[in-house]
Amino acid sequence: MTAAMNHAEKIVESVKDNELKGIGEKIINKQRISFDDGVLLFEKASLPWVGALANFVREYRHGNKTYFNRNFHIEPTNVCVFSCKFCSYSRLYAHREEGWELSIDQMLDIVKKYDGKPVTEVHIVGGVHPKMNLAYFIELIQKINAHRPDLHVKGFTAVELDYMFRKAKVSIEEGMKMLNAAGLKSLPGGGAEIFHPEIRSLICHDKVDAEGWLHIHRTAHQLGMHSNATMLYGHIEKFHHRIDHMDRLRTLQDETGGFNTFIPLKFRNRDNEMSHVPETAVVEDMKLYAVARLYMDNFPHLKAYWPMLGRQNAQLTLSFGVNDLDGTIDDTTKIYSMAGSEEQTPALSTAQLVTLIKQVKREPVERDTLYNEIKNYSNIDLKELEVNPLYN
Ligand code: V47
Ligand code: SF4
Repeated sequence: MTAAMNHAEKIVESVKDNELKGIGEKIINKQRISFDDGVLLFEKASLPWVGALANFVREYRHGNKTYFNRNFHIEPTNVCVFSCKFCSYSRLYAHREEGWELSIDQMLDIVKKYDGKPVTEVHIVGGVHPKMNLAYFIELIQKINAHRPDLHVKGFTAVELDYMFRKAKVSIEEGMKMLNAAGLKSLPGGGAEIFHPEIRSLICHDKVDAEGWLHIHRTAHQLGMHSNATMLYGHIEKFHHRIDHMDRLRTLQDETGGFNTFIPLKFRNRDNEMSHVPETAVVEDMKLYAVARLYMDNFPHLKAYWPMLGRQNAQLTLSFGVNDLDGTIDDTTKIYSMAGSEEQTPALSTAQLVTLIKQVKREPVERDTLYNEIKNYSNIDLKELEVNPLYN
C-alpha cells in the first residue's frame, strides 16, 4: 500500500460518523458517490476532513501539477436582452449608451495587441446583444483565425449560442457546425448558473434552461469540440440544488466525455438585484471545491477562477481539490470587477502566476486549452522569470 493510500485510510478512519466513513471508503476505493452522499458531505463533513479527501483525489490524479494557460479575454458587449438578477455587468438594449459594443475591427485590434506574445487562447464571452448575430461572430472568428491561426478560439456561452441560433433560424447542430467551420474550437462553461428550475426561475428565468444548455454542450461534444462547465453558487440555492447541478453535468460527461473542466463561480453581490444576499464565507468556498472534486469523478480538471475569488483564496483552493488556475487573462474582463471582486483589473504576468503556484509548493505547468502540456516551470528560477520579457 502506498503512503498516500495509508494516509487516506487514516483520514477516513478519523471520522466518527458512520455515514461519512462509508462515503470516505467509497472515495478511497475509487467508487462513485451518490446524490445523497454529496448532500451529506455538505451537511455533515468538516472542512479539514472533506478537504483532505479532495486533496488525496487531486494528488493521485495530477500529483502537484497546477495548470494555467496564457490567454486573454474579449467581451464583445455588455448589452444584453436577458435580465439575470445576479448580473452586475449587463445593460438592457434600451440603455445601451451606458454599455459598450465592440466592432469587429475593435476586437481584432485587441487580438493584434498580442502579436508576438506567446498567448495560446482567446476567450470570448459577453452579453447577448440583439444586433450581434451569427453572421457577425462567424466573420469575427474567421478574421481572428486569418490573423493568427495558432490561437485557440474558445467562445460563447450556451446562452449566447441559443439566442444566436434561434435568431438565425438554424438548428443547434447546424449553427455549431457553422461556427466550428469558421474556427471556433471550444466552448466556455458560462450560463449554467444553477440548473434546477426552483432556483433558475428566480435568478435567471428568461434565458436558456438546463435542458437547452446541456443540449448545446452535448452537440458540441458530438462534433468533437470540448467545453467547460460552471456553477454559480453561494446565493439562494440549497445543497441539494448544487448536487443536482453537478449530477446533470456528471451524467452528460458519462455520455460524451467532452468536458475539460468544472469551474465553480462564487456569487459576488455588488450592484446587482441580489445585493441583499450575503456572499459565502471562504470556509464554505473551500468546502464547495472539495465536494465538487469528490462528486465530479469523471471531470479531469477542477478550476478556480482567480479574478473572482481573489489571488490568495485561489492559492488556498489548491489544497482543496483544485488543479487549475485558468490563465493570465489580462485586464479586459469586467464581469467580476463590476460584481465586487477584489481583483479590479484582472491581469497576472506569467511570472506572477507561477509565483502564486510555487508559493504553495505546487508545480506550475502551462497548458493549452485542451490541457496539452506546454511547459513545466518547476525548475525555472523565479528571478529569471521576472527579468525575461517573455514571462511578463
Ligand atoms: O454565466 C455573472 C457568472 C459567468 C456574476 O469556461 C457571476 O473557462 C459571480 O463563462 N457573481 C460567465 N459570477 C463567465 C464564464 C467563464 C468564466 C471563467 C472561465 C470560463 C471558462 C467561463 O459569470 C456567467 C455567470 O455565472 N457571473 N455575474 C456575479 N455577480
Ligand atoms: Fe446577460 Fe449573461 Fe448578464 Fe445574464 S449573466 S444578464 S445572460 S450578460
